[in-house]
Amino acid sequence: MTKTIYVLNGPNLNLLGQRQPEIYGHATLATVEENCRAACADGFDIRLLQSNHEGEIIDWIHEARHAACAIVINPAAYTHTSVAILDALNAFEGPVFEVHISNVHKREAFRHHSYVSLRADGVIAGLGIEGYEAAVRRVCSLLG
Ligand code: CA2
Repeated sequence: MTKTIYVLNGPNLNLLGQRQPEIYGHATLATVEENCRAACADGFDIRLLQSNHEGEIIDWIHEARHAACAIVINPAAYTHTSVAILDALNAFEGPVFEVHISNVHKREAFRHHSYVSLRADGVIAGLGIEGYEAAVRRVCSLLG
């Protein structure tokens, strides 16, 4: 079995560390990647990807069906809008963890609903970028 964990990131997360540090912190996605790799148990690895395009994220979820043992996903704004990403995740058989850097429940009402949560095996919000590492650790303990 492949032991690659896909860590997928949605729109605008390429700006992590460059704007709105009061909400999203100072770390960049490169740091998220480094920390997730360090959080992997022996034999596991991560593939971190980011896109501003819904279809590209869906293509990566399809690819994950054969190339990944689990998906950690921060769908960003698509969390709250995308039935298409939910449908793609429903076609993936392994564990799925949804991560939000900020505590979406403390923010605007439109951020309180997540389509992806209908599929996610766990949801982490408000731990900053440490939420990604927590999700990777959970995957390794579930599948290790
Ligand atoms: O808290 C999260 O991780 C979110 O998924 C981030 C999304 C937001 O739409 C969700 O409601 C919650 C926004 C990502 C935007 O990322 C930026 C990062 C730095 C600067 C500007 C945007």
